[in-house]
Amino acid sequence: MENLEAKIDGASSLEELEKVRVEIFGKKGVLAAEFAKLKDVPGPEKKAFAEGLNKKKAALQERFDARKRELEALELERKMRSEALDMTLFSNLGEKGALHPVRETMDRIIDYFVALNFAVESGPMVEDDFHNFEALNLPKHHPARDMQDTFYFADGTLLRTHTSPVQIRTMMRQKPPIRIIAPGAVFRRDYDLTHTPMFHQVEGLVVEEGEKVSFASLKWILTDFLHYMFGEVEVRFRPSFFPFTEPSAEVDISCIFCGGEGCRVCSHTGWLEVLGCGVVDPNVFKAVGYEGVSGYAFGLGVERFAMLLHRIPDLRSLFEGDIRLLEQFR
Ligand code: 2U9
Repeated sequence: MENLEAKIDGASSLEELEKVRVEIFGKKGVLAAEFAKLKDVPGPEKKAFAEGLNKKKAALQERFDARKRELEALELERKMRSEALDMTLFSNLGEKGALHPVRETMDRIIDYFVALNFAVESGPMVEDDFHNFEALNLPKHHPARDMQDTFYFADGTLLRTHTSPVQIRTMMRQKPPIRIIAPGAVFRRDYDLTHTPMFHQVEGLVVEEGEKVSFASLKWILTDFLHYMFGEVEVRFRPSFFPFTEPSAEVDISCIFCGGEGCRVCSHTGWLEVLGCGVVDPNVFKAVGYEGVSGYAFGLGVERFAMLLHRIPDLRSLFEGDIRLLEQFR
């Protein structure tokens, strides 16, 4: 019966403590042996003997439980330490990834407009005739509908041919002022050196009550945007036509490859076309139930920007997933 406390305290692991438990509290343990002596104790002393033994047993049990809690805590601590990860540890294992050039270009475009307080909106890629065409001043049988070869589903819905339906949906949901960009994938039946059936656009729309915005506001923001994207370039606005804007313009920058001298990329014109824009046509506002407002809009193809910024000659290479192309953008 001596040194049982010391044995408990001396156990340095849960396994050792378990051995001690069997030795003390087990069926053939020290305590069982002591209790067995009870039958030989003379009658009058039995009660005191039993009481003493029970007290001793309770004290040992308490000591045992305390040591067990201690060892469990230590074990947990040791386990946590062995499994700990150093998140600050530098690793040069493995290859570094990179954003796809289209994503990176789109992010850069979005950053510019977000800094000028534009909200970023999105919408469905499967659209209906109203949001993709009708509301944008492209009524049925309008010749401009032939300009965009559309993927139609059997039920008459379609893959959006531009992100403009996002602006239509936003206007029908909100009142002016509207100040948004709509980045996203669009779909057209086209496939060659400069066209893929899926590509990305960023379109912008600003609408204000009254006559607050004009072609001048549009001209300022797009010129500033193109300087942000391409640095010190000349910017020129050329009259053009879009069904959803009037007046409309296409925007060119001086060729970033030859500085305007004329080269193969700019077809020896010295200019690269990068944007379309205009003052929103009154028929578009009519379609969404707006009155007494003014607005401007613009649109651009993200792949075209990525190709110019990274000098990528064939648009299709952006979508082939060839690791050798992607590795150049790390
Ligand atoms: C609403 C009203 C007007 C968006 C516009 C263009 C001009 C344009 C092309 C650039 C290259 C498409 O990716 S591309 O092929 N876009 O030239 N987009 S104005 O005008 C809108 C949009 C929505 C409600």
